[in-house]
Amino acid sequence: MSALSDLFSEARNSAANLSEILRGKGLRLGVTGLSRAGKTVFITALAQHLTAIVRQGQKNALSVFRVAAEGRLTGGRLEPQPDDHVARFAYEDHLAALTGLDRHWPQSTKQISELRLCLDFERREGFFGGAAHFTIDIVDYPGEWLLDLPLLEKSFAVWSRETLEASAAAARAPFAADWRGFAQTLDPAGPEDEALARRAAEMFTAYLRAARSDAYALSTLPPGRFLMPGDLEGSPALTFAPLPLTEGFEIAPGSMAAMMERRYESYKSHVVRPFFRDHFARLDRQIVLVDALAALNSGPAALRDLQNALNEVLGAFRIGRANPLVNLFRPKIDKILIAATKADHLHHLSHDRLEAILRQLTARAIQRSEFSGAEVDVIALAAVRATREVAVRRGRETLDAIVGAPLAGESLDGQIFDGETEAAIFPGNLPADPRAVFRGDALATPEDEADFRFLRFRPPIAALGPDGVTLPLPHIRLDRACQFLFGDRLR
Ligand SMILES: Nc1nc2c(ncn2[C@@H]2O[C@H](COP(=O)(O)OP(=O)(O)OP(=O)(O)O)[C@@H](O)[C@H]2O)c(=O)[nH]1
Ligand SMILES: [Mg+2]
Repeated sequence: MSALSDLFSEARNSAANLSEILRGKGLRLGVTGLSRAGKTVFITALAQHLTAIVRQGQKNALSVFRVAAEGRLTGGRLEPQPDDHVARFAYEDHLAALTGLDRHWPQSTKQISELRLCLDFERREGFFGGAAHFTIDIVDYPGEWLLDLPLLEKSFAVWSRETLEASAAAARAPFAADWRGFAQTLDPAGPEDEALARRAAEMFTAYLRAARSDAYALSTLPPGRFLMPGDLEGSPALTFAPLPLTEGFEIAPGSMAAMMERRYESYKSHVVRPFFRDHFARLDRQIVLVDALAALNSGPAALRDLQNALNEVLGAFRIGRANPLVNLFRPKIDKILIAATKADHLHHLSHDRLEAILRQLTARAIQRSEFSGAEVDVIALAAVRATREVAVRRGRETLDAIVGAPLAGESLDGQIFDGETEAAIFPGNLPADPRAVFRGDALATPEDEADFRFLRFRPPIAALGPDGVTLPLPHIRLDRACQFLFGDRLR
């Protein structure tokens, strides 16, 4: 049995899992996304809407989410998370960040946390009519950790080879040069040496960090704990790095290679496996958040990198149609929503093209999922909409623009924004043929050649309701996401 299917059987055999399925009154929603994809903002916005909708009678705010639009949602609240050893998602802090006086986006996530949302609703008339409730369990985690999932099926030798090979590609070679040079001086057959191992791990981490920086936005950089150590900060569990192993290299006991392999395997079994077994192996539904715009901004190399990363990660999930009988023992993901986040950076006329690019990015995962019977949809989404749309006249022409307050420090055409001033921006057109954006080897598209250019905006100013309490923040298609992900369970 492969390492992955092993893991799934372990998860499904746990008693807790079985009782949850038998209860049938809730679901575990996987919010999947690489770092900075928009997971924390999405979970915060979702919780805000679902807990506020009843109190504030905001039926229209989620008009496509039927249970809400039909007025059958009678309550929404947070409940204690199911696992006491995992921190509760800091919903109040994240919401305060977004809606406080200085409106800012939440910090990058450093640790795992969990949230349970409980909805009260009226079933439509029928045999099971009447009051009912439904729980949605969600886990938030640093996106970097997701990239560890494919490691479970890779030996140290394979991982070493792939990582060294990838670091030689044009987009990565400049950041990787120091570490690669050092790695070549290491003798895998030589005696184990702690000082050398530490040095290799440090230089390897420095490479990963540089490649991750905003300007290049590269995606495939495991092991995830190297960039976001969580409670492993400074731990010897992270003192390993790939070695130049020739094809068929025999790892001898006591050698440098044996030591690195041991630590790699221990990272997999003590860090990666428990994380996925406890939080990912038993998801019912999944939303995959993808920041396609950041990769588009950085050019074709970053896009292909993102494509590879998504393909590897999504390939590791257990997906397929739920058969009620079989499903009792083999929970599978039966619905997947793939969403391009931050769609508020574009005019809505470009959303179709963004969706087409996203389909292209995730084509293999979509095909695999549909083949195994899961329902897949692709949307352009903004969990929090930071811009509005305006038509700007230029002579006889009318241009479609978006207006918002760019984050302090963002610049466009020589103007540097202060975070307060609003600006009308023409994000430009995405190409009609989604394949066009993947062509070429340029790392970052030079600014004057780019057809599209995105700025980051501050969160919007929250409106106040009649009772003086802030209203849920504006969004784009959050309601469609709700309807697709759990609308069918709230009938
Ligand atoms: N305009 C806009 N920006 C967004 C939206 N969602 C996320 N962002 C931006 O994307 C950044 C990352 O969002 P997060 O929700 O923190 O991303 P994450 O997936 O939790 O990232 P990690 O915690 O690093 O894994 C934010 O700081 C915002 O700048 C959105 O709906 N609209
Ligand atoms: Mg986060």
